Amino acid sequence: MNAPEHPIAKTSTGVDFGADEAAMQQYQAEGLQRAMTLGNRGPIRFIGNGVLHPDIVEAYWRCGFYVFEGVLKPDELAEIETDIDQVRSRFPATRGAETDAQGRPAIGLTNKAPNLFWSKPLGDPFGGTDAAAGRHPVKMSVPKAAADAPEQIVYLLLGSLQHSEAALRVYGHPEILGVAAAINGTDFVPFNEGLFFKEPGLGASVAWHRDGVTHWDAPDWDQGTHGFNFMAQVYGCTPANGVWVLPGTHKLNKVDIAALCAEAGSDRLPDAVPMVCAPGDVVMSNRQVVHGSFANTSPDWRVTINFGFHRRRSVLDVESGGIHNEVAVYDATRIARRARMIGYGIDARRQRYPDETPFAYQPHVDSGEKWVRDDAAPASVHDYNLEDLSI
Ligand SMILES: O=C(O)CCC(=O)C(=O)O
Repeated sequence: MNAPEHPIAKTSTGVDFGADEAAMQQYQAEGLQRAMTLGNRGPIRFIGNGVLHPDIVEAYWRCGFYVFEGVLKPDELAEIETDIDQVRSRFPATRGAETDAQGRPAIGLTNKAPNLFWSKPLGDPFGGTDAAAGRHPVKMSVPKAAADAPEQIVYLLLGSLQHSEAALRVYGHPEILGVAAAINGTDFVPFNEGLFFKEPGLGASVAWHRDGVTHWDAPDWDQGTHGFNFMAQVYGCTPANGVWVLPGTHKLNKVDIAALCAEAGSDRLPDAVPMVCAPGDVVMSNRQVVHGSFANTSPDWRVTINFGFHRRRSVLDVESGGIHNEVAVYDATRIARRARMIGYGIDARRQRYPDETPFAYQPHVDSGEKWVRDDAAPASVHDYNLEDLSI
């Protein structure tokens, strides 16, 4: 296993954790060491017939996350970077503005579905609040931002597949979808998609939390009930700007995050480890694992292309959690409609990478549905995330 070189970033952004800076540096160094002993990283490997290598399956279920190395190659990464820059250039010039910095209509302006999420620079918009079903019980450390920092920054864009063709092509990646089928079954279904922006010296924290809000009392609840997110790293990620995980907590039905922080005396949970990635690595992260990320005082960018998948049985005829959209019962028709994004992703990828063997999504093979990413497709997916499958 080759651990990538990721030196702990020195703070050259002019901002840091103040009195806690030394403790944070030490925490990051120790977390990095722990992360590299887990044995949960390497390339995607199948052993034939869509069966994921058993070592990967074992490590994923043991730790609650797995780092797939080198999935996105340099030519694709270059296209993604250009595309992401385009997306960012279309953010409203300031929060609430209808135009971007160049005077064009801002991204998200015509969307009804959740799209842009804003925060104070280095802030923690959810920690210690009742928002999102109160699943982020503890406020993270909020370093003091630079005097010239903007009032508000965008840290998340939801419904991202309608805004980024490059993200849509990643969504249709045959090996990534092969992993989804291996873990969640060949009839796996979408959850939601987003782009996380962790800008150097500005990026907000995401307070410690677990993602699922339904099923915790279900008799058949298990370590995979709430599915997982893929987190594709455009620029890589370090202990300073990456997501941290408390390995193994996806197996626990109850975890008291507030008590863990109280015991630690801070938001630096002693047994947590950072996801550490090179550009092009893709993490598979169980949604039940305790995870979060710190404010990014480091000089390094993180952009995560985030997209999740569920087992079909976790959502079929289930009443949703109501976090990402209206509470609803997810019937087969709705699931099929939402899964058209998988079809569009596969077709967008087929058109751009004709030499690759496209992924065959079993429900579309069975139903005979064909989703073609043609000129009419973008309009038909406007606000598609009103139908995210959120549990
Ligand atoms: O990217 C991050 O900082 C947080 C991601 C996260 O919490 C999630 O995907 O559930």
